[in-house]
Amino acid sequence: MLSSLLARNQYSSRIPSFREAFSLLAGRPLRWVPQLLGFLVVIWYFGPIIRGGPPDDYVYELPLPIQHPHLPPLYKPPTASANDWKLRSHQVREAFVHSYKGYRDHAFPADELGPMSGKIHNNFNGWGVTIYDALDTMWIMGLTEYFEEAVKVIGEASYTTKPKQYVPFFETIIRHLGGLLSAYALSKDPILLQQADRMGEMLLPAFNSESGLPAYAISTRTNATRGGWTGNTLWAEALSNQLEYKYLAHITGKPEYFEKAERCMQLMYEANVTDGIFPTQWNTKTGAPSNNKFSVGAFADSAHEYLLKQWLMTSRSETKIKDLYLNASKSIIEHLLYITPNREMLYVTDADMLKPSPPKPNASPESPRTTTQGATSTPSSVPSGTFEHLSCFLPGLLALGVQTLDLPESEKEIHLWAAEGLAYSCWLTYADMKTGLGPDVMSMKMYPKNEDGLWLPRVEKWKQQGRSGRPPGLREPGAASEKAGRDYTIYKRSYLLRPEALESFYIMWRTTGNPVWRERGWTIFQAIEKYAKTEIGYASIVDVDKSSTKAPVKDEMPSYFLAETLKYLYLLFTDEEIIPLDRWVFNTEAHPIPIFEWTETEKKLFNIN
Ligand code: DMJ
Repeated sequence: MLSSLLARNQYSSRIPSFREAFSLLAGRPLRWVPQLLGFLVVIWYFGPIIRGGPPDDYVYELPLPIQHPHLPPLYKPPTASANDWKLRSHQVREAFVHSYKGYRDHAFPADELGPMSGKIHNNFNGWGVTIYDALDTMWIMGLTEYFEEAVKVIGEASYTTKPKQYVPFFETIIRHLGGLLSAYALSKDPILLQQADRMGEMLLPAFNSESGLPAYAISTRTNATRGGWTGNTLWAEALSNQLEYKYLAHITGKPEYFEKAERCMQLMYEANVTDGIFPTQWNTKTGAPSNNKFSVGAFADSAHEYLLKQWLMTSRSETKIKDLYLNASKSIIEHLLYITPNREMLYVTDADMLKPSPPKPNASPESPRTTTQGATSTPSSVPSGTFEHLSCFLPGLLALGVQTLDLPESEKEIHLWAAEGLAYSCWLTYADMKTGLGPDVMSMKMYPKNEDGLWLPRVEKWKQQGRSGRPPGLREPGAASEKAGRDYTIYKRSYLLRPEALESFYIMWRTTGNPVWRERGWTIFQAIEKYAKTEIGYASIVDVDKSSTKAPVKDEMPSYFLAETLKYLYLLFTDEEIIPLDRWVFNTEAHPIPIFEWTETEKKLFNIN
C-alpha cells in the first residue's frame, strides 16, 4: 500500500505528506482499512528500534513471577517452643534493628553512623548510603515501617553533587543502585524504579572514557570524571556494574544501559590475556591490561563474581561470559591456590604472572595455553603469600559454580574441594583468634620453594597414590590459639564487620546442605555480639587477637554490615530459602537481583545475539 502510494506520487523518492496520503486514500473507501491497520502494527512494533529507544512510559513486566514469600512482608516472632535456628534468625533480626535504629536515631539520613560517638560519617556521597544498603534487608526481615519510611526519603533524593564533589562510581553502583534495584524487585514499589532509573542515568557518563571503561568517580552536576589514585581502572571497577546496568536495561527498556555495560564485556572478550588471567589494573584510555597481577582480593574480587553471576542472571543465555568464568576459575585454582607447610591450610593468594617467553621454533610446549586472541603461551607465577578476608567470597562463588555449571565430574570435584578447603581456612582464621573474629589480611607461611606449596599438583599426587583419607587442604586441623602453631602471621589485625566468610558459609550451606556451616556462622555471630556491639550499633574491631574481654573498637559501622553481614547471617539461620538461588543472584553487596530472560524485543533493541 505504502509503495503503491509512493509509486503514484510524483515525488516518489519521499514519503507523501499527510494531506497527499489522505486525498489518495479518501478516493478508495474501506479497501485501505486493513492495509492501514497493518501499517500501524508495523510502526508500533519497529518504532522503538527505528527511534533507537523505547516509548517514554515503557516499563517491562518481569517475565518470571516474583512470588516472594514476604509479599507483602510478613514476619512472625518465634514462640518460646520455636527451634534453635528460628530463634537464632530472630536474634540476627534484632541485631539489625539495633544497628539501624542507632543509625536512624543519630545519623539519619547521612551516610554512616559512628557507633561509639553517635557522630555522622559522610564518607560516600552524603546520599545516605546506609538507607540504600539496608533497604532490601528490611524487606527480607519484614521490617515494613522502616522500609516505608526509607522509601519516602529515597523518593525525594535528587542525586546531584555539590560543586567539586565527585561520587565513587563502583561503590555507588554496588551499594546505592544495587540496593534500589533489589528493593524494587522485591517490593515492586515504582518509586524505587524511578529513582534507580534516575541514578543510573546520572552515573552513566562515567563510561564516557575513550575505551568505554568506567572512571573512578563522577560529578553528576557537570558529568566530569576523575581517575583514582592508581590512574587506571581496577578490574573490579570495570565489571562490577554488569548485573546492575543490565537489569536496569531490562526493567526500563533503555538500550544505553545495556550498551555501556556491554562495551566493558567486549573489551574483556577482545583482551590479550591468557586463560582468563585478567589482571587487576586496566588502562582507562586504551582499555588494555596495564599490569600483570592476578588476584581475587582487593582490586579484582567482584569482577570474578560478575562473570558467573551475569551468566546466571540472564538465564544462562550469554555463554561467552560463562567461558570467561570457566577459564578464570581454572587459572585461579591452578596459580593462586596454595597450602601451608604444617597445618596444610588451603588459601588463595595473589601473584605476579611472569610474561611467557615466545615459543622457540619447533618446540612443542607441554600444555599450550590459548589467549583470547588465539596466540599460545605458558604462564608461570610468583605468589605474594597474602590471604585477604576479602577473598573469602571465593569458596561461595566456586560452590555456586559447582551447583549451576555443567562441569565434568573431575572438575566438579576439584572446584568443590577448593570451595570446602578455602571456606574452612576462612573459618580457621576466625576460630584461631582470641576474639573469634577474623583478621583482615594474613601473611601465610610458605614452603622454601614456592611451587612445593601449589595445591593442585598435591591433589593430583594424592589421587595417583590411591586417594587415601581426605584430599590435601581438606583435613581440617583444629583451631590454634598459639601464634606459633598457626602457619601464618596477622598482617592487618582489624575485623571490619566484613561479610565475605559468612557469605560463603551461606552458599556452602545452601549448596551442600552441610549444617556445620550454620554452626560456624552462629559462633561468629556470637563473637560479633560479644565484641562489636555498642550501645547504639556495632563497631569494627581494631585487633582481633587481643585477650581482654572488650577488644578495642573503631568508630565505624560500614553500611555493608547491614546490607551483607546481617543479611547472610539471617538467611543462614532461616530454614525457609527466602531468596532461592535458582531465581536470584546476589550482587557483590548482597543485593538480590532476579534471574530473567531477555525478550525478543530486548534482543532486537539491545542488539543481543
Ligand atoms: C563490600 O562493599 C562488597 O562486598 C565489595 O565487593 C567488597 N567488599 C565490601 C565488604 O567487605
